[in-house]
Amino acid sequence: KDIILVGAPMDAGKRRQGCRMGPDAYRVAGLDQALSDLGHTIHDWGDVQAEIVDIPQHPHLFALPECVGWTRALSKVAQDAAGQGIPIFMGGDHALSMGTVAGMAAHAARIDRPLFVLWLDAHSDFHTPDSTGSGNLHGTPVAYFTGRPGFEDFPPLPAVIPTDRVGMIGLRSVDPAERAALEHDRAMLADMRSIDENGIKAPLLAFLDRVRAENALLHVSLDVDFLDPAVAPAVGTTVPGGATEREAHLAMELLHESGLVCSLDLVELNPFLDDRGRTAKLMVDLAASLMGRRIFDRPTRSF
Ligand code: DIR
Ligand code: MN
Ligand code: MN
Ligand code: MN
Repeated sequence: KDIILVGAPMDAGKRRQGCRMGPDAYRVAGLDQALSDLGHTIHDWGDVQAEIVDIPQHPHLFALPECVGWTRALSKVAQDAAGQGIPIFMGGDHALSMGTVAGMAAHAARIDRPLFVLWLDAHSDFHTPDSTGSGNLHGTPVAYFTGRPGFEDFPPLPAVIPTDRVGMIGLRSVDPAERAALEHDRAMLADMRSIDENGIKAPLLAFLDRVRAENALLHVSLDVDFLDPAVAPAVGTTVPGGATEREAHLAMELLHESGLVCSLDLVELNPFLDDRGRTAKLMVDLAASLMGRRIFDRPTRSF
């Protein structure tokens, strides 16, 4: 397959800085080599720059004009890249998904397929600009691309993603306003309790069945804080009790086997907080599992 690496050194989605170093951390950790070892052809398009947007700063929202500029730029790049291969967006903070999902939604609409989104994150990122307590827009991308109100400064969505095409796995930090909104919605929600009780395979396969049944494309958005901080410390918003390394690899291998994934975000890596590159390396290994790395083929007779 052709894989297009797109650097999105966005740091505007929250106050704590460092995610702008993410794209280079993935390059240093060998993302390109890991994927080409699997037989893919890799095209590194370098780093995207935000557009300059002439609107005033907002009293409560952090870096609103910059976030709008990133959304515009990334939506365009995503549409271009999606026509030529499988884009992997190397973040950058999670606000970048406003642009990448908007662009992938436009691509899907152009080829007349629905787009589903799998959100692997400790957080639901379902705040609107009106409900966010922190003012950090990295907590809002799902609300934006599902068409919730309050995003008038952002580009109009080429295609809204209905919430019943969104699946969230790994949830363990959901603010009250997000929880209230999600209760009225039809997103598939698998919190950590669900993973504790049923494993990660059950909710993921149930979601993938729905994607397949609709002949849809699937965008995967992987936030570093989906993972337990013990294995992935390089993120500004660690939440204890996250997915283990093995749960995450199993999810990636099942996603690969589904054949449904059209694009991937790797977000919230803050290399400034890493421990000798281990989080960057783990994210590279997870991306490799998603793109086909496996120990043995299945089914096997090895046990
Ligand atoms: C948090 C978002 N709920 C907020 N935190 C995130 O600031 O509104 N961290 N997304 O990764
Ligand atoms: Mn997130
Ligand atoms: Mn998160
Ligand atoms: Mn919050």
